[in-house]
Parts: sequence; C-alpha cells; structure tokens
Amino acid sequence: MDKCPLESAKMLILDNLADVTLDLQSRHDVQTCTSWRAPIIWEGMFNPHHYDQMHKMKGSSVVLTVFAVGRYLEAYLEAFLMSSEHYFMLGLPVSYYVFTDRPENVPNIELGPRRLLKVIEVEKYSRWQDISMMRMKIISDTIESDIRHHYTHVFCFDVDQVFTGRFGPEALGDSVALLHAGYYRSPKELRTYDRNPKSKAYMETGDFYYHAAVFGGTWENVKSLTDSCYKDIMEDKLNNVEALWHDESHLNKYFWLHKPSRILSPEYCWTTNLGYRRDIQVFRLMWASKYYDTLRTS
Ligand code: 5GW
Ligand code: MN
Repeated sequence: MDKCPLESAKMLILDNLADVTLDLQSRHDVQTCTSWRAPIIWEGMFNPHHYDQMHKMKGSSVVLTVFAVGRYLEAYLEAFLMSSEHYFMLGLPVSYYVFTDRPENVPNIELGPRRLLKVIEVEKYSRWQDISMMRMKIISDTIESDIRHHYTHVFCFDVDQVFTGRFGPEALGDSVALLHAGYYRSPKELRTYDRNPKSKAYMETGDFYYHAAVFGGTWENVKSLTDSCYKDIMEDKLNNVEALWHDESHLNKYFWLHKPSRILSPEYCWTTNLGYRRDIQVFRLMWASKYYDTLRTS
C-alpha cells in the first residue's frame, strides 16, 4: 500500500534530519564521508539519543540474521546472543533469525521486551566455503517469504563475534557496509579483492575493503545484495572458479557497483589482534577467538 503524502513527507524530513545532526567535522583523525557523500560512522560524530528517538518515531524494526551450523553453534551462538541483548538496537523491535542444522540445540536465552528469536533449520553443507556462501541464498529466500512482511531493516552477522558496546540505530541505513578492520588504512593495492578475471567477483580496484561479517540495510536492499551475490557465486561454480574470499569477494564487488549509503567504521567490528589504536575510540563488536584446528575439521 502506498504511503499517504503526509507520511512520505514526514519520512523524507526525518531522513534528512538524521544526516543534518551527523557532525562530519568532529573527527579529524579519520575519514568521515565518502566521495559519494555517504557518512562513515565513528564515535563522537552522532548523538545516540537522536537516533534512538528518530527510529522509534519512524517505526523501524530490525531482523538480525546469524548462522550457527555444525560446531559453530556450541562455540559461539550463546555468547553472541547474550551480548546482543545488551547492546544491539536497544529500544527497537528486534528479531533474531538463527539458521542452524540443529534447532534443538539452540540455547534458551531470556529476551528483552519486543525481542523475538526464530530458529530456522538449514542443511549442513560439507564444504565450509559452501556454508558461508549459501547464506546469501537462504537470507534472500527468508526475506521474500517472511521478513519483508514484518520488518523494515535486516542486518546479517557472522556468529563468531561478541558485542561489547552500543551498536544502535545510528548504524541503520538503506544500504550499510562495514570497513574491514584489517584494511581500513591499507593502500588500494594491498586490499584483497578478487583479482582473477574469470570470477564474477573480479575487481581491479575499489573504494574500500568491506568485511562480510556485518552488512545490512532495508529489506529491499539486502534482498537485492544477497540475490546478486548468490547469482554470481553460482555463475562462478558453473565456470569452476571460486572467489578468493568467497562471499566476501562478491560482497565487495556488489558494493563497488552499488555504493552503500552508510558505512560503519571498524569500531563496529574490531579485534585486539590488531592492537589498540587512537582512532578506534570504542569497541562495539569484537571478533571472538578462532579455533580453526577444531572447528574447521568435520
Ligand atoms: C566452518 C569452517 C570454516 C569456515 C566456516 C565455517 C562455518 C561458518 C561453520 O562451520 N558454521 C557456520 O555457521 N559458519 C557461519 O559462517 C558462521 O556464522 C560464521 O561466523 C560464518 C562465516 O564463517 P567464519 O566466521 O569462520 O569466517 P571468517 O571469514 O570470519 O573467518
Ligand atoms: Mn567470522
């Protein structure tokens, strides 16, 4: 159903208000805006209260998708969800969509008001690269059959991480990408884009190197991103190629062709393996430890 003109005008004004209150000058040590005028969100640039109020008024509601297949379920899911209850989009309606091969083993977490958890069974692919890449297809299907009818925004997360600080509605936008902690200060030639011309993910150069551990946007945009990445992954399979960093390579290609409208600084996904830095003023989400030797054998 179309929105009435008054509603549409209100939305437009509210969207613009959001950006007027962002202070791009408040951080001189980092890049706060892209060449296509999308803000890059760093601590100190925004008034948290403003975003909380604005998204409440707009009626924003968020789905967080997360996959916990095989041993990743016991290793990470509980800590991820418990920490998310403390920091992720507090004040807005949030639904967790947990995709797993063993629904009965999903931990029972006590959720805050207007927060729900839905468990969806998926098969366990034998190759880990496929677990990672099939997320695109499954997210797209779930948006189409369910999410689009009930929520405004979708955020997709890796499970091997823990929230340690506010991850609030300032992160919501039409199309949201995250700067990879390992590359946000790297020159273009050191970024690990897929440089194989046979792959659909091939790119010569890019704007930034984005991390596939967090991406989001309106359901419309996340649907289009996941559809496009899945299509390219399948085309690569037909041609017997696999992109260097799997779904992340395809995600980077997508955001090169379809610029994100909002970018999250590495404060939104950091690892102390990279140490402590003056420009990372707050840790909002941290990588959990990797147990490759035990988790990646199946
Ligand atoms: C297992 C072995 C190797 C790579 C991935 C997996 C794996 C990933 C798995 O067995 N089960 C699973 O649920 N996943 C999902 O895919 C998790 O949500 C995980 O966070 C995501 C991406 O895989 P990661 O986190 O191992 O990838 P990187 O790029 O963070 O190393
Ligand atoms: Mn991960």
